[in-house]
Amino acid sequence: MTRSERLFERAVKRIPGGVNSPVRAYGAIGETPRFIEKADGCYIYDVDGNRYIDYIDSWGPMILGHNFPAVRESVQKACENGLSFGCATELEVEMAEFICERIPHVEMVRMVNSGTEAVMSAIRAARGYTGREKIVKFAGCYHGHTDAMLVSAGSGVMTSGVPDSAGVPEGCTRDTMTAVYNDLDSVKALFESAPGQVAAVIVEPVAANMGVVLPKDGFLKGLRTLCDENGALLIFDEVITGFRLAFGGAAQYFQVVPDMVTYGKIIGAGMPVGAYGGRRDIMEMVAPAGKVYQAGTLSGNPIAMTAGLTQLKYLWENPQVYEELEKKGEKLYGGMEKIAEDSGRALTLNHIASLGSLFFTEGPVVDYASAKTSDTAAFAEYFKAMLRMGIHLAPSQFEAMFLSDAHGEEAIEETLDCVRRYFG
Ligand code: HOZ
Repeated sequence: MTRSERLFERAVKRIPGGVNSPVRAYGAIGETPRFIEKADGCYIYDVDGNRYIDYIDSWGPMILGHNFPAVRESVQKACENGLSFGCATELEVEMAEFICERIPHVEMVRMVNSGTEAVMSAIRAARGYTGREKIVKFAGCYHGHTDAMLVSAGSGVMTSGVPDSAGVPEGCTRDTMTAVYNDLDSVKALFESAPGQVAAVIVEPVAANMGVVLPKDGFLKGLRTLCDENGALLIFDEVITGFRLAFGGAAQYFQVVPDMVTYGKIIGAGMPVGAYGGRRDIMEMVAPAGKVYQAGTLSGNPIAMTAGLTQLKYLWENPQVYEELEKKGEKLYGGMEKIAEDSGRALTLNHIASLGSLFFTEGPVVDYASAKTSDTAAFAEYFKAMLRMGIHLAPSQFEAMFLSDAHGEEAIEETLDCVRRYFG
């Protein structure tokens, strides 16, 4: 028995399913999760001493690689002043100014502790601002585990085959309307079915929780237009894409301006941080400036702000990171695409910049329905083989691969060799 297996035996007795977030379970794969001891750069090490090239990257935050020295050192230093005050700090002001002065569509921002919290709060602000109650989301898009968003959600909900979570009262999702990703007509139809009632459309501008699914040309711009025509707000959930596709996220990458945006992951550099922001007139609705209540003991926590700000500053001062990530993405995902084509198997590779997904289906994968045509048993076999070869992928067909700046030529070549061996 390995140490991971022994730890899992203990874990299931005291933690539901043995994990603190369902996406960490290996249930869909039929294996025991690897328990991690440490990580550095693009490598992650389990408690049995195995080294893997990591493509989970903590589900996105580690864009500069694990254990990035500047972030680690800044956190160590910040700890000397105390861990939390629950009071206003200069760091929070610096963080807010840093973001708002660089991302034009974020005029004001509120720090929270996770992407889930960011979405929950953004939706409340949108409802408070518009005085409307309905929210349009897209099937397969995951916006965290807040009640109203657990409808046709992707990510762990999709992998565990739970269509909609138990414990969510019907009343909480009554005003959630579900459209088809990449299908503007489906959004139009929802607006028509509830005239003057839609507060906001929320979308992952690049869907990355049903596997990676790219917006078709004109989809995001079309959403902007539909929202404008119907007096609704457009919320980009940039928890994954923010500071990843570009410093200004998908909004900058696709040149579409949302009214509100949610962040998580990279903004905390590995600490539990989320944020929501956007137009000043909307954000001024938030308490204590306005009447939309939202709060948090640890929001703007000094250690978390230090980590996040250090990473954001590095990204801003080193814009070549984004060019490098584009090149690395082209090399890795382009290479995988070629291997997939040569294999003659039914495979589809969706990718953009540092994000990618290999689907076990003929494709194209453009929405929730087509993502679900993927052969998850075939993915499980592939996942297990890759793990044995030292490649650490998310244990689900419906999660993204994340490249970081620390994935060098050697690691990418080694990964491609493994993919080649598997399909060759
Ligand atoms: N967005 C992440 C996975 N798709 C969340 C990670 C988690 O749920 O633990």
